[in-house]
Amino acid sequence: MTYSINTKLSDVYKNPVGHDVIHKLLLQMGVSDAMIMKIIGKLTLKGLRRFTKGFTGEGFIEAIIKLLNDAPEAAYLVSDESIRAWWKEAVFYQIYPRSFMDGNGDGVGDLRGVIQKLDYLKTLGVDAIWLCPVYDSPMDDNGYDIRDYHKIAEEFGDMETFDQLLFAVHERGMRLVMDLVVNHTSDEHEWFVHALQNENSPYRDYYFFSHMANPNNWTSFFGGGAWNYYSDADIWALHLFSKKQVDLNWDYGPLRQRIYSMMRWWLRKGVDGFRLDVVNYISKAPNLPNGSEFVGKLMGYTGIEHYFHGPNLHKYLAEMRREVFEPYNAFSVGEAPGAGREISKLMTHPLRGELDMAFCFDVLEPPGKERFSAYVYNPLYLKQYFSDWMRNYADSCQMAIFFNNHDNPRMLSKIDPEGDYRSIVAKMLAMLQLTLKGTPFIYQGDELGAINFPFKSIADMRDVESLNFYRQYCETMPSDEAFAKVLSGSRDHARVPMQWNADQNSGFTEGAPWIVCAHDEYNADNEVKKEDSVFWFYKDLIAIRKHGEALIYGDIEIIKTDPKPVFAYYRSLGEEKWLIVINLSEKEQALPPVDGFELVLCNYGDTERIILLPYEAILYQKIKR
Ligand code: ISL
Ligand code: CA
Repeated sequence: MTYSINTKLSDVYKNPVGHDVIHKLLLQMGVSDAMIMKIIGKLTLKGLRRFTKGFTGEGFIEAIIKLLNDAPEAAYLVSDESIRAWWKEAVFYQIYPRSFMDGNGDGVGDLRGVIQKLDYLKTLGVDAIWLCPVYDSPMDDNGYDIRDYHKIAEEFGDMETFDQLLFAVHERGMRLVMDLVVNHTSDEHEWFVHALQNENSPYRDYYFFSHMANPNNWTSFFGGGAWNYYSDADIWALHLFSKKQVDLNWDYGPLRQRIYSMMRWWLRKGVDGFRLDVVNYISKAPNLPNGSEFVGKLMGYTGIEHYFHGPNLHKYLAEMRREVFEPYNAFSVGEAPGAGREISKLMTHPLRGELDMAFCFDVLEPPGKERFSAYVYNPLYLKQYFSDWMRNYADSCQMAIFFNNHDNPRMLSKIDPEGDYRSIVAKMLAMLQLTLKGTPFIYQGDELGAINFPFKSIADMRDVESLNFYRQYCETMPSDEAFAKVLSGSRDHARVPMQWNADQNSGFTEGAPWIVCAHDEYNADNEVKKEDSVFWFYKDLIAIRKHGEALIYGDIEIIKTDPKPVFAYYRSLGEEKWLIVINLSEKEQALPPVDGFELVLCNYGDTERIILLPYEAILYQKIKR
């Protein structure tokens, strides 16, 4: 189908990219698409423009039409869901090495520290580790600015220690997945340095350079414009993230080959796969056209429609699979900010041969909310969100299930900011994460019930994003307000050190920690000892999940429940059947019928009752006759 100004919105919505764009825009506005599409489905794009001219402005509709025409047909492909794969069965654990464990007392977490804690992870039941970047880097963005892909950052250790880590992980029957940033490099990477030094350098084609000042209106995710000027070379370069993270030009074939051979180098070393940073951003629209001001205002970033699903994205992902993953049987999960359910399906459908899994972020904020606004997260949204993905994604693809990572405040604090139900809500999230259909990704500290850190001042924050935003907010508001806004969304909440014990600096370091450290009674020492801890709840759930196959490969059937705040579903495979009942509200709710099932695990202990307590989460198993 060819899309034009005369295409109806209902047809736009049927296109995978059209679906995700409409969904995202409405989500951002705080409304649900199901209802709206009934009303406006017949409207054409021309009509939409007429109605919304006042605020959608220049270029918006044109950009949408371009996206639609570039998009592959929807991935309504049937696939054999029962295909077994280790990464469908595995429980992943994300390590942010800087904040995990310091092995040499310099205050910064490192590889030696990770090695020391592998047995802890094994005890929990972890199968695979996602290790955030440990490559050589000037650490402008804590390692997401890679200077040398073949070297380990000194503060994390060296290649020998890395090899020991890899060996120790494998020795314990676990797997290691490397975080890898290929959308950009550090401005200190030799490719960029060479490119700047010599205008005839072949490396000029590796990046996006321009002799024009600010060749487009794109903005950076970390504040300000997306172009930086290099006076010595009298040239501008594109950076979607910090100034020190310059975007690579994936349309240049030799660059892609360099990246692939570097990836194969790591696979030959024996790593089990990659988590690919912002991988959906690698293909940019030709000639980098201006972004729509409307989208810029709505999303907070101008230009994003020209690279969140670029014209060659699927081509490059498929090429990467052929050239890198397939020959080594390697696992891949792509981080895909801005992608929704359908784009995610295009990237991960088994019959399309691109990635194994993708991280999409619509779960992190409920409709109408954004990371830097102060709000309390209503977990009822989780029912809507997961019901949709379970019905329309998990039937053909493998969903990555997570609530936290190193880029967001803690979900536990968003739902329960006062901490009234700390361990209850932590366990409720664990229940969802380990019983929904998909692969769970636990972020360090989740298993301890980690919460946000009550930062007192900007001087205690370290993240380049927080610091840039603070400076930017201060231009238009008093500094205490600016700080409050940064505090709501700061990534540093998730980056304060792991809580190992009650010692000074919580057992994280014997030196001075690189960032403030909590003294939390919810630490590993306490939690491992206490039978009803969050830790043990995770551990039990992980063990139960592994025991059979139904919680991994089984069908999911969502039960229609009244009252609405109760989320209930069956997971079943053959004779094995589970029933999960979760109260997503702080109010007591009626328990739906559970005849024929027996209680296995509950976040309030294991006594049977007829009402559901606040945030109660229960796992039942079908009684065998
Ligand atoms: O706001 C965003 C997009 O809508 C950001 O959250 C963005 O998606 C996210 O920051 C991308 O994250 C990854 O790439 C960054 C790095 O700082 C993050 O730590 C990493 O997870 C740049 O490499
Ligand atoms: Ca250290």
